[in-house]
Amino acid sequence: MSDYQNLIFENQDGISVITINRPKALNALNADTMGELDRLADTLAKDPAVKVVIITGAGDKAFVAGADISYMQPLGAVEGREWAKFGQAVFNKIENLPQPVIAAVNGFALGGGCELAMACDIRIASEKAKFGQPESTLGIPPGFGGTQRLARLVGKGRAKELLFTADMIDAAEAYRIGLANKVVAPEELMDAAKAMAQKIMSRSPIGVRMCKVAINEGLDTDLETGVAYEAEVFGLCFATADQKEGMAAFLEKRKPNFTGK
Ligand code: CO8
Repeated sequence: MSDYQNLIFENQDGISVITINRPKALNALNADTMGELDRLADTLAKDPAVKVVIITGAGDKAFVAGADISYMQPLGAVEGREWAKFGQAVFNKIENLPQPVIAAVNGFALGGGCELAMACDIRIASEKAKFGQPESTLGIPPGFGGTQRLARLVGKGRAKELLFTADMIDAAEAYRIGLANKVVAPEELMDAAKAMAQKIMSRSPIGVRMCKVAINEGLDTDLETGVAYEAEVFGLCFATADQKEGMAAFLEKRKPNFTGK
């Protein structure tokens, strides 16, 4: 039996697909589900067989319709703060997984669901996806990183508009403002996510990893610090077999055979 009650976890050919599986509550994130995500992120981080992670939601209606409102409603101030801190730690862990993480957004990505999608490196949306941060309708701001990640992804003005109005936007609008990387037909969503995963897996694992590290570590500093950091990870790659192989393959006009070493 699976260790996870609210997640389905499949690992095939280097691609791990995590499905948030509480379809009756539109995959809302309660404490158990967040605990399972936390545990699974730790496991994935240590698993060299996992090359790319895809996160999606069970059913055809929701990716994740938010943090579980019935769980949160009775919380006091200290518990609310702890809940936000815990959720932020889990999403930070997902954001900083060594593997690239793709959100396959199959339906509603609201509140904590939009925040989970934004903690992923890349968001592919089904035409049926809807994004939004409706927390201001509930008397709270986003608490799992939404105020920060949305503003970084789409800019301050658009983020404030989405947060203040609680408007839900469709996939086309999410794509237009840079929240979704691409939009595909619902039936093509998982294939599109897997095709992107396979393309990423064909690149140098070291190169990809260092791109992620440089962006995640560098972007929240000033430009000078960020580019200095980039030079460090760039230099580090010259001590790897991937760099020697990638450049040799180019010069020898052949396909590279990357080992991720
Ligand atoms: N929490 C708990 N249950 C939910 C949630 C949720 N976020 N979303 C949906 N459900 C449940 C519904 O209660 C309903 O249950 P039941 O069948 O037992 O009545 C079931 O899922 C199906 O939902 P609906 O009947 O409402 O389906 P509709 O198709 O009519 O509507 C919507 C779909 C528009 C997605 C609607 O369900 C909705 O508005 N959901 C809530 C969306 C929302 O407000 N999300 C944000 C939550 S707050 C949040 O995420 C904050 C994150 C940070 C927390 C930090 C805390 C400190």
